[in-house]
Amino acid sequence: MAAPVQTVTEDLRRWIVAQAESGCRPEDVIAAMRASGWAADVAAAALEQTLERHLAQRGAARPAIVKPAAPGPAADAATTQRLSDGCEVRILARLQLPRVVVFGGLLAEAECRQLVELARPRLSRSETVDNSTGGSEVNAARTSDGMFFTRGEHPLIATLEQRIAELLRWPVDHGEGLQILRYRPGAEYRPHYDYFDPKHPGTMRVLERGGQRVGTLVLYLDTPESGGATTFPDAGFEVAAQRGNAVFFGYDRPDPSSRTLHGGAPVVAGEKWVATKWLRERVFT
Ligand code: PD2
Ligand code: ZN
Repeated sequence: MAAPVQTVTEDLRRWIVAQAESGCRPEDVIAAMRASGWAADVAAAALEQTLERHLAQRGAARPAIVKPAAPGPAADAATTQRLSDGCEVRILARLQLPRVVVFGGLLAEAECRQLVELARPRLSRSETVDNSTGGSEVNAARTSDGMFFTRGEHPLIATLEQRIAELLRWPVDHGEGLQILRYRPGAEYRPHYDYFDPKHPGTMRVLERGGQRVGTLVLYLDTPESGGATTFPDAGFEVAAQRGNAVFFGYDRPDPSSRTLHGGAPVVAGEKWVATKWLRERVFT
């Protein structure tokens, strides 16, 4: 007599995926299916098909990032881009030298507020990397308060990191943890370069964790009443700090010829909050 046909139901597929995701070995999944009456060949085929389908669906939901030579949107990127998490980002302005792109609508208002509230209790007077030692110190050129999130430390942080990676076509693991800064009236960040100066002795140690910085994204989390623009003095260009918007600039060499000298102009009234994402050449550890 022919063996009855065994149908692989959606419930069974869900169970197979759950077993695999909890670390169960394939042979143990098949053994469990055989113990509940499944023929060995049907169990093996169901396992293979289910996991292949699951991996393909997961891959489709999160587009693989093909890393270009430098971070940033493609030169021919559409003015409005819908990212895979549904965020609709607009390109508001572009410069060629320095390589700058201004984005509108990269963060929703609720996301900005939540980031500020997550950061607020952890703020302290900002430090900058001391190029001669590789350590950090309080710096008069930067009068904001700040803190760092570690990569992926909160679901919102993970969502934003994924969004930034897709927009700038640069893998999440090449990014430093998000830095949050608060500027009160009078606070500023005097013009500087974000790359590590190759001439300074401390730079070698800093580069061990992922190589040079190759790009910066400053995201505006709150709009000051007056002042606080991000300035590019060599280009005579400035970007108004507007909640939800962001400015990206890329530097393919750690040299002033990148024209990426930039600063945060003093806040005149109200508070300015930003998140900064620095991108490295390689995996940042
Ligand atoms: O807050 C800014 O506008 C700003 C300006 C310059 C931030 C940074 N640099 C930075 O975080 O590197
Ligand atoms: Zn900077």
